This record gives sequence, structure tokens and C-alpha cells, in this order.
Amino acid sequence: MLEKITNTFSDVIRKLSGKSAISEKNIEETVERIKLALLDADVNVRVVRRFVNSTIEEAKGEKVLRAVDPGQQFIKIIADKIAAMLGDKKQDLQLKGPDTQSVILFAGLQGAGKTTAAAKLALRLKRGGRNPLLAACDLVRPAAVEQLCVLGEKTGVPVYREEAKDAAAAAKGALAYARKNGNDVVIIDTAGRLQIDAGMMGEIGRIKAAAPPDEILLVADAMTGQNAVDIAKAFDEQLGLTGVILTKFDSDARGGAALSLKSITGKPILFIGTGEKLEDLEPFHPDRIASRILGMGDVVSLVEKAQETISVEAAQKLQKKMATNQFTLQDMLEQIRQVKKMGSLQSLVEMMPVLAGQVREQDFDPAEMAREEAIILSMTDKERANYLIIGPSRRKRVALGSGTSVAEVHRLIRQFEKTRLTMKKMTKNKKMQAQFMRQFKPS
Ligand SMILES: Nc1nc2c(ncn2[C@@H]2O[C@H](COP(=O)(O)OP(=O)(O)OP(=O)(O)O)[C@@H](O)[C@H]2O)c(=O)[nH]1
Ligand SMILES: [Mg+2]
Repeated sequence: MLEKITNTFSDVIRKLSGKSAISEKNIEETVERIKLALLDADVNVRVVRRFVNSTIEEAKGEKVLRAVDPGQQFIKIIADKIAAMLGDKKQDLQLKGPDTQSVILFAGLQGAGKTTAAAKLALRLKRGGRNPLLAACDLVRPAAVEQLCVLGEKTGVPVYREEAKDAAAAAKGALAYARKNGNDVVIIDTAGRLQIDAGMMGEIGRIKAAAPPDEILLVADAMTGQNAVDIAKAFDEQLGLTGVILTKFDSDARGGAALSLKSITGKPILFIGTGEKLEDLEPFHPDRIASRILGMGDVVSLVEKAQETISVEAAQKLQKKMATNQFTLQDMLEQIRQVKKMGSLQSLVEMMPVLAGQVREQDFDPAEMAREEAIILSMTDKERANYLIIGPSRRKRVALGSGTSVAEVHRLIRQFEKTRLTMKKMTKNKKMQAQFMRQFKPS
């Protein structure tokens, strides 16, 4: 996700952050480098030009050149401009209250990911307490209705289908069905074509008239860069879009579509598709994506992800143990299990690029974690509470019991001692804590 552009930006930011003085020449050179990176990322030329002009103008003002920490000030300007390019504020779906029927119409080219996104959004709304209905109105591609039905089955969201071959009539039928069955959001999946053509636009126009939507969302493939922006413009002119879902964001290394869409079309990106699984649809937060691109890490998403898996009480308990040096092997076991729950290191490092290079892949290797878990599980409660009693003969027993070697048991205990030591240092040292926190925050 955005690897390519993030690499350049992280490097620029790293070079700036240590600087105690910044000259006009520094500003120009930095902006030039970013300009090339943006163009290389397939960002619209007009958007790039606007970025260059406004950044130079603002950075050359008193604020940066005379600031106590000019590097940080300059970074802040860049971060704000990138967030503005992405759309500034997060936009929500505009739906009516839960007791009134809302309609969401999906449009887009063939293979953009409409049907998948419709099912993902239905699942999201259902988890948010809504009662959605999926309407199968792609009557062009033979297997389209079946595909939606399969996804409906997986998400537990009902699918409305008609045998007749008129998409607008099917949409109307879906609304009536939803009213009868208490479905408060109807999500209409439509047929895509290879290119924008009159047939497709006419059909979606008829569906729009038959089932007046609250949201008309374009589903566009992020990997197509500027093409996605052109498509959005065309759809908006003919149908009047309310927003965009950018799919396949997980495979988009460059980010050109995301960085140009809002400025060029004026339409907000509401969601991004981040994978093929039905859970892989995330609300689009411009500020968070901006700090991700700048290599400063998406701390908020990381914390949210951690909160989903680690309870607040557990975190507080751990903090207390850290402070009083009571961290035991049992706590380490629980941590290993939590890390396992949070998913792969890859997804974490993507949210926190500053971690890349600091954490080693093998620290999060599932096989290694399973071995560590087995070792601790082979210890007695007493041993887990006080690692100092685990002498040579106990280590041998633990190795045997866990199907590992004595060397691996040694290594785990050494690792544990090191962790304890780091924790002790961290909690004792206010400066170190502040330093640790500062790497997450630009200012
Ligand atoms: N990696 C990734 N793949 C996706 C994403 N969204 C959709 N896909 C894949 O893209 C392919 C096409 O998705 P569909 O949902 O069938 O696309 P569509 O727009 O409905 O296509 P038509 O109905 O033929 O117009 C499928 O293989 C999906 O699994 C995403 O966010 N990330
Ligand atoms: Mg489809």
C-alpha cells in the first residue's frame, strides 16, 4: 500500500527533521524532490503544480525561516498540504435515520470491484446495526446475480433478485421488498462495461430514476491512477456522484488516484478497499493516510486496531507491571497471544513505517511465536512467576516438554530478560518515554 511514494517522502522527512536552519534553497530543493515523486506517482499535473506553488509560498514565509524548529514547521506544512490533496476531512455516508429507507447506488467500470464493495459495505452497515438489503441489478453479465448471492450468503445479508431482465424494474422491486421486510438500506449493484458508453450510463440513469438514491458511489480501481480520475469525472457529469470508493488500494504502490481525485472532481473518497476479504473496506481518513505517506505512521489506526484486540484493562495492568518491575513470563505469554491476534507484522509496519528496519520480521514469525508459546506453556506456574528459578535441569525439562531445544529455551529467557530491562529503563526514564512518543508525532 503506497510503498513507493512513502519511501520518497519518509526520506525527505528524515532529512528535514534534524535541521536547525532552513534556507530558501533547502525549501526549493525539497519541494522539487516531492514534485518529482508526485508526478512519478501519477498525480494530476495541475494538482502537483498547485502543491508546489502553495508550499513554497507558505514555507518561505516568516514561520519556517525564523522558526525555532524550522524542520518541524516545514514538515507540518507539507503534511497539511498532502492531507488537503487527499480531501482534508473524513466524509461519512449520508444516510437517513434507521427507520427510513436509504438507497445507495453503485456504479463503475467492469472489474472495478462494485459487487465486492457492495457486499463489503453491506457487512459494515450490518455490523453497525443497520438492516441492509443487496439488490442484484447487474443483469448483463450472466454470473453476476449468482456472485452477489454467494456474497450475500457469506455476509448474512439478504439479496433481492428478479428473473426478468430489466435492471430499473429490479431496483424498484428491491425497494418495495425492503419496505415490506424492514430493510433500512438498499444497496444496488449494477452492471459495468469495459469503457464508458451510452448503454451503461442510460441504464444507470434509469435505475436512478426508478430508485432515487441517497448516495451514488463510483467504484474505481486505485491502480488505474489518472484513469480512475477521468472515469470519475465522466460519471459525475452524467450521473451526479456523491462519492467514490477506491478499490485495490492494497495493491496501489503509487497513490496517484487518491491524491488527485478530490481536487479534480470535488468528490470525496468515502472508503478504500484494502483486500479481497469481506472485512477489507476501511473508511478513508485523509489525515491518517497523509501521515502514512509521510512515513510518520498511522498511529490512530494502529491504536484502534490494538484496541480491537487488547482490552483497556489488560493494557493498564501491563503498564502497572512494567512500572513495578513485575513483568513475568506469564505476561510475556499473553503478549505473544495478543500480537498473534493483531495480525501480521506486515500490516503493522505499513501503518508505522518508522518501525520498518527497527523490528525484525522473525520477531513476528508465526512459527517462532508458536515455539515461544509452547516453551512458556511447558513451564510450571511457579517458573512463569519467577524466571530466576529456571536452572539447567528445569531448562532441559522445558525443552523436552515443548519439543524444542535447550538453546531455544535459553534464547527465550534471554529475550525475556532483555524485554524486562528495556521496560524498566523506559518507565524510569522520562526523557526516553518522551523520545519514544515523539517518533510518532510530527510536532
Ligand atoms: N486486492 C483487492 N482485490 C479486490 C478489491 N476489490 C475487489 N477486488 C477483486 O477484484 C475483482 C473484481 O471484483 P468485482 O467485485 O467482481 O468487480 P465488479 O466491478 O463487480 O465487476 P463487473 O461486475 O464484472 O463489472 C475480484 O476478483 C475481487 O476479488 C480490493 O479492494 N483489493
Ligand atoms: Mg459486479
